[in-house]
Amino acid sequence: LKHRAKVIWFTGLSGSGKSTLASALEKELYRRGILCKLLDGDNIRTGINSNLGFSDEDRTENVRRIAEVCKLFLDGGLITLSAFISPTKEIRDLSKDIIGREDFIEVYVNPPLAACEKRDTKGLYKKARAGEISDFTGISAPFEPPVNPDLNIDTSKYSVDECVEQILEVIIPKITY
Ligand code: GGZ
Repeated sequence: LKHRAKVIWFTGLSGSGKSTLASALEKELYRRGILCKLLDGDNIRTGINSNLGFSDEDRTENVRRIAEVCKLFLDGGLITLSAFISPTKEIRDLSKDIIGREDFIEVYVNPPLAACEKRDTKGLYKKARAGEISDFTGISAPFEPPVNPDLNIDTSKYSVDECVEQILEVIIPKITY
């Protein structure tokens, strides 16, 4: 089986499960002998994008650089997993244009906001509600749902393994030939 490089672009709220799913998917792809690279806040916002915050302008620049990095990996033949909120249609359109629509697989990680807020692993929602963090996505900054994602996943209804199965079903035909 040969593999075709693609970008798998996860979008969704903070705490929706993007990084968790992307990293479980990365593991499963490795297990199948498929080389891939995961980009998320842990390796991007701490590094090349450490000078950026959460204003509209900074988010756009954050996502623009991420898309350019994805494009480089794509050109190098790697399946690239990207896990960032990427909150607006404009931001996602920009990254689609940079990467190329035919190589862009959009996965909308879409549990109810209440589920993300209930998890609140980092206590950020609590702070946002208390007004201690401004421009917080879903609370005081917009999230525009993708119109036609390749896949819509409600992580509040399925286990991580089940979600990975759903993603594989959609991507395997697109990444193999
Ligand atoms: C949203 C914020 C904010 C604000 C800090 N709004 O749950 P997390 O912690 O790990 O994921 C969130 C992450 C979002 O960064 P992204 O690079 O994915 O965002 S974007 O695509 O919009 O540029 C959250 C944390 O950073 N965080 N402040 N105000 N999320």
